[in-house]
Amino acid sequence: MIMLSWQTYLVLRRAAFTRLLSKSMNVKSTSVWIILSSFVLFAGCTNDPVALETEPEIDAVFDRTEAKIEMRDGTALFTVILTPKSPGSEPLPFILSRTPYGTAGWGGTSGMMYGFRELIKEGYIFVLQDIRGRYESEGEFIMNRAACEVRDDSCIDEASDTHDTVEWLLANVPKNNGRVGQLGVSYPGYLTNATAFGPHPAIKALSPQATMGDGWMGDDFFHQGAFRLSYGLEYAWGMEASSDESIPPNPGRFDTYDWYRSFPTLGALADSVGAWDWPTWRLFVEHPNYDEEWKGRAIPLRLTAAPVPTLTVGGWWDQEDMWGAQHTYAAMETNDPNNINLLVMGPWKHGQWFTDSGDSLGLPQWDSPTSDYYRTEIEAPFFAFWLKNKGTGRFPEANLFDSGAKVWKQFDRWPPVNAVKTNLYFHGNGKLSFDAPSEASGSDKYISDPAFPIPYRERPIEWTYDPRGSAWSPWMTEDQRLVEGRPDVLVYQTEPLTEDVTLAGNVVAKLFASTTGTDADWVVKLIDVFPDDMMPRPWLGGYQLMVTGEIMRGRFWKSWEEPNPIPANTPMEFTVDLHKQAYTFKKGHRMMVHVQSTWFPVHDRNPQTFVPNIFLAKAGDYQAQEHRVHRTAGLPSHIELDLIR
Ligand code: PG9
Repeated sequence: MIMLSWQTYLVLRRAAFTRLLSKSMNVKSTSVWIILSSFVLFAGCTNDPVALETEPEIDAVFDRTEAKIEMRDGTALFTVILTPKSPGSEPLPFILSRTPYGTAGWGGTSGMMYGFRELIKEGYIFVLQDIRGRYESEGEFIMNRAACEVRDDSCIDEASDTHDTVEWLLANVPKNNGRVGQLGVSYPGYLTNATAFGPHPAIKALSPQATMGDGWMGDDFFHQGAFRLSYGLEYAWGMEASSDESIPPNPGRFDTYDWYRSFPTLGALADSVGAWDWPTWRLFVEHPNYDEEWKGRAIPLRLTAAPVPTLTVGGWWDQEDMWGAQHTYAAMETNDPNNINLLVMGPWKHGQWFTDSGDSLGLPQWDSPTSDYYRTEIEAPFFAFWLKNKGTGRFPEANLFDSGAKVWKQFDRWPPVNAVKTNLYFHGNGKLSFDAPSEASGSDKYISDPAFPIPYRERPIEWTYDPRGSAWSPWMTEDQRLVEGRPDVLVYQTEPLTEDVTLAGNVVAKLFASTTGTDADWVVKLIDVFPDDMMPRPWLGGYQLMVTGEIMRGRFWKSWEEPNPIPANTPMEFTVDLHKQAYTFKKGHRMMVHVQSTWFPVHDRNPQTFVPNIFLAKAGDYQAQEHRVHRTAGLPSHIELDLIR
C-alpha cells in the first residue's frame, strides 16, 4: 500500500506524468490508467485541494469486505463493500458504482471513491463492482452490452446484473436501510444509465454522469456517422488488444497526427496494429452505418421515462461523451409527469466535476469552483433526499452553467419555452449576421485534401491517454485561432455585439454545400471571439472559444441507416446538429463560425469519393476535392439558434 501525499500528487499532476502517477499508485492495468488519466491529465490549472481518497484514508474510515456475488446464471461478480466504521445508530442506504476498469488496488477502490467526498461525509455504505468479464469478475465482457428485448428471468444484461446485486446486498449486508442509489462517471455512468431498463425496487435514485448514450450518433466511437479514429482505435487497443493489460497502446510516434497520417487507409492502419482481431474494431468495420447493432446499444433510443428519480450530469466540453447526457435527459423527459428527471450541465471536460474544483478548463476561467458547487449543492442533496429523506426534495429541473455569463442558471423546462428560433446567416467577405442574404449568387470554396488534414488540436497530438502526458482532455476549449487562416477553413464573423446574445437550447447548422467529389465531411464550429482587451487576463485577448462544434459525414445526407453518394457539383442541404447549449455571448464579443472538412485524427479522413464502406477504402479512393458553401437568398447557409430575448 502506498501513501501518496497531497504535495506529491500536485507535483505529479502539474507534471502530468500519468506513468509516474500510475506507478506510484500501483496501478497495474491499462484500463485503470485510461480512466485515471482521462480524469486527471491537465485536470485544471489551479492548485485547489481536491479530495484524494487514498487507500489508507479509506481504510481509516471504512471496513472493507469483498464478495463474489452470484448472478441469476451463476456468474459471480467481484464486489467491494465499504461500510463506515462509525455508522451511527440509523441503518444506512447504499451507494453503488459498477465499472469495467477494476475495483481492486488504489486505481480501483480509492480511484472510484475519488470525487465521493461529500457523499462519504453524509454517510453511506459504498459498493463497487467489476462488471462481467473484467478483472476479478467471471463471465464475458461485451463493450456497451445491449439491454434485453424482453425482461424475464433469462434476461442477462447490465440492468439484470445490477438487480441481482441489489437483491444480494439487501439480504447480506447488515444495517442497511433498504434503499440504493447508483452513480458513475463515464463507462460507470453508462452502466448507471442501463439500470433504468429494469431497476430493482430498492433503487431509489440514479445519476448517470458523462454517460455514453449512443456510440454511433454522438459519443465515443462515431459522431453523426464520422468515425472517431484516435479514440476508437486507442480505446479498443487498450481494452482488447492483449490479455496483458500492463502494456498500454503505443502508437510509436509522439505526434499521432504524423502517425495516423502515415497510413494511406484504415485497413493499412488495422494491419499494422493487428486491430482486425479486436471485437470492437470488428464492430466498427462490420457496422459502419446506423444499424440495429448500434441502435440496440443506444440507451436514449429505448427509454422514454425515468423509472426512478434520475439526475443526469454532463460537461458542455466533454471530449468523449458529450452527446449521452443531453440525449439521456431528453429521452426520459418524454414522459415525466412527476418531475423526477433532472439535468445538470457544467463547463467541464469528461468527468471533471469529480477531479478538480472546476474553476477553469484549459485557459478559459469561470470565476467560481463549479465542480465543488455541483457536488455540494446538487449531487449530495439529491441522494440525501431520495435515500435518507433529508431536505425539501425541491430540485430545479435543469441546473445549467452559462459559461459566457459565468453563472449557474435554473430552468423549469429545457430547452425553455420562451426560446425563439433565430437564424445566423453566412454572407460574403466572411460576414455573419441575423439578416438573411438577398443576393442571387454567392459562395465560398476550399480544397479539402485528405493528404493534408486539419489538426483538431495543437500539435504534437499525443496519444489519447499518453502516459507521458496528453492534452486530449481539455482540447475542446483550445483557442480556435489554431486553424484560422488555413485555406481549407471558412470563417464567418459578426461585428462586435452591441448587446448580450443569450443562447438557451438547440444549435443546428444548415449548410447548403456542394462538392466536386461524391462524399464529404462537414465540420461546423460556433465560436465566441473574446475582445482584444481581456485585462487582467491579457492572454485571453481575441481568444476563439468553441462554444459548440460537430461533424457530419455527408454520405448520410439522406439516411443514417444507408449511405448514399452525394451528387457531384450539386448544392445540397446538410444538417449538422451542434447539440444544445446555454451560453451568453457578451456585449463586445463577436460570434464566429468555422466550416471545414477534416478534423484529424480525432476523426478519420473521408475519401471524398463514395465507397460502400470507408473502413475498406483503397488508397486511390482518397482524393482532394473542391467544396463550396453557398450563401444566397435561395441557398442561405446558416446556424439556427434558440435565443432568449
Ligand atoms: N469514454 C469511455 C467510454 C464509455 C463508454 C463506452 C466506451 C468508452 C470512458 O471514459 O469510460
